[in-house]
Amino acid sequence: MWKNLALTPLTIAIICLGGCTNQPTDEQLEVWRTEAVARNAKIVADNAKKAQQSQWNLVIQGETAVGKSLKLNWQQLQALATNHLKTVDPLDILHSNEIFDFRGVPVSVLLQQFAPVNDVTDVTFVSFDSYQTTLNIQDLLTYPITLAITKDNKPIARAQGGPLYLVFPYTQYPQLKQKYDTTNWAFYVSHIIVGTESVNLRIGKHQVNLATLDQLPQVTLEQNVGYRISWPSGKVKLFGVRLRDVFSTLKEPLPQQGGVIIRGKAPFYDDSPVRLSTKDLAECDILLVTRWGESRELIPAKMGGPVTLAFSSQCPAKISQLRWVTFVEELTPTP
Ligand SMILES: Nc1nc2c(c(=O)[nH]1)N[C@H]1C(S)=C(S)[C@@H](COP(=O)(O)O)O[C@H]1N2
Ligand SMILES: [Mo]
Repeated sequence: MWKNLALTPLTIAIICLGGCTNQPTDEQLEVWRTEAVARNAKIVADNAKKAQQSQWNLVIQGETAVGKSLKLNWQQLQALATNHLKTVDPLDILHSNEIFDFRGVPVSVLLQQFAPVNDVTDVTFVSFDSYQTTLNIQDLLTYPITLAITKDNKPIARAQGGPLYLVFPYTQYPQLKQKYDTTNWAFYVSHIIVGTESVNLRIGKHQVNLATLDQLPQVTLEQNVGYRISWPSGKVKLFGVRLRDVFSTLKEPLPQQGGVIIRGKAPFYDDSPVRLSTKDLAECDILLVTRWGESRELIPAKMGGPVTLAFSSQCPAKISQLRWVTFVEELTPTP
């Protein structure tokens, strides 16, 4: 029982009887406790909200008809999700031979409606957890590959890949299994990118495009990369600009005792952004990468582009082991 005893102001007051100096007053402790409780409650409520179907959005970006990003809310998705797809679910490992009735919106319907004219070959799906998978657009237009919102008439649980689960018509078109294996079945999809977006970073108060980044001193790295998916193994050439140069050029001061928060596209980064201190940025080369490989190609969405974060192999391990953010969207100075 003792280990469950919370340190309420009262117990602290008792522990301190006679001996404590410079201790916070009961009133101060009560204020802190109330603040901590409120903070916790907010985190719990925010997480519960995000996990709820009704709060889920699908963002469509890249070469869309409107030329910019558009967001479908749950009500709009619900209205679009009228198609049924009967297929096995290879990720439902306890029922991998069973055929399920998925209801959802075929990706082809979204493409025809929101990106009818484009000259892209790839469509990339990004998930809540920053997982990504890229499919050929012709395959998406040919087969009823579907973003499903129900499975056997029930909403898809988060643990089953919901609320929005990318499913393939394996049963009807077994040949698809050769090209798209279980790694392509994406759970909790939050973004579709048609082709690759152009560079548009929010850095403090600035919006920054590729031309601006190209005016900064260019740095080359040749090393192994720490991205989680779809980059080559072994040494790879990376070209980009130093974070510290970006901030000094934009005259966005980085607090001496603080640093910068970096967010990628996936909603996951709202809760878990990458934090770098101003000291980290001074210590070694931390880059916003815009090009890669022998021919300095722009970074396609298939690789998390147009902008990714990279740590020089000269950086101490505690820095370079941080997440190599893909689809970098926002850099915010923080105290
Ligand atoms: N959003 C999301 N979808 C995902 C993954 C993931 O990590 N996140 N893993 C993929 C991989 S590699 C496989 S094999 C299957 C099953 O992943 P699991 O074994 O982690 O459940 O889901 C695929 N879809
Ligand atoms: Mo996997």
